[in-house]
Amino acid sequence: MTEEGFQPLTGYRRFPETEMKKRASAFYSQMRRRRTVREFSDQPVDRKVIENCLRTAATAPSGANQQPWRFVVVSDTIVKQRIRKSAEKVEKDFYSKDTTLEWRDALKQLKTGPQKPFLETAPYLIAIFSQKYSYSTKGEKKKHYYVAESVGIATGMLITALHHAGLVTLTYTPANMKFLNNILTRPTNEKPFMILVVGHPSEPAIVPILQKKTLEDISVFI
Ligand code: IYR
Repeated sequence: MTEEGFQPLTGYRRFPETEMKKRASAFYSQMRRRRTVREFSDQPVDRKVIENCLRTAATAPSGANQQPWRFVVVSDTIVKQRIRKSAEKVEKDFYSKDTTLEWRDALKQLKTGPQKPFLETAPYLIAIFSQKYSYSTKGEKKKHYYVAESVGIATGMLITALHHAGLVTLTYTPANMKFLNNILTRPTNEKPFMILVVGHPSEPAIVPILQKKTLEDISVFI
């Protein structure tokens, strides 16, 4: 007898050890090709691809399965223009006065600046919002748990899905993102988490030479 509200685990697939090793290594080979890109082409991308990648993101685990995320997919030219304008306004302050020397130093290698043309060029801007709370159908306020962790995991899975589909992304976090609620008319329980810029890279596109930490640097086996 299965307990009420439960069902047998049917989606799980166990692989023989050799196959498991092959899969883990092959997936790493695919994922290590991923680069954050800041130079986008204006080539369109079929909406169905984005939809399926969002479905993948929505399979993410979340605190109490509350799924405290909202993805606003922007392809409208005018809306993209408005987002660029607002973002460049906050970035201008960030780069001219708000940044600490330490932060400036950390960013040096990326050679970023206040101009954000990709916000208009890329076919999609996915504005990701986190919901600290929601309202039940009765209108009662319901607190959400582990919101940052949950939305972070879903965003990581979205980035992975988009990369797997052959698209590039930029995890873009303007210094202040409040303008996204106004432009995208989102309610106050939704807080901007980041803008994921999605599309094809421009040709050619350049990326900074960066090193990833080694396994030894990032892990400890006890
Ligand atoms: N939001 C600014 C600054 C910036 C901050 C971090 I941390 C980065 O990894 C990259 C940029 C910008 O996007 O230019």
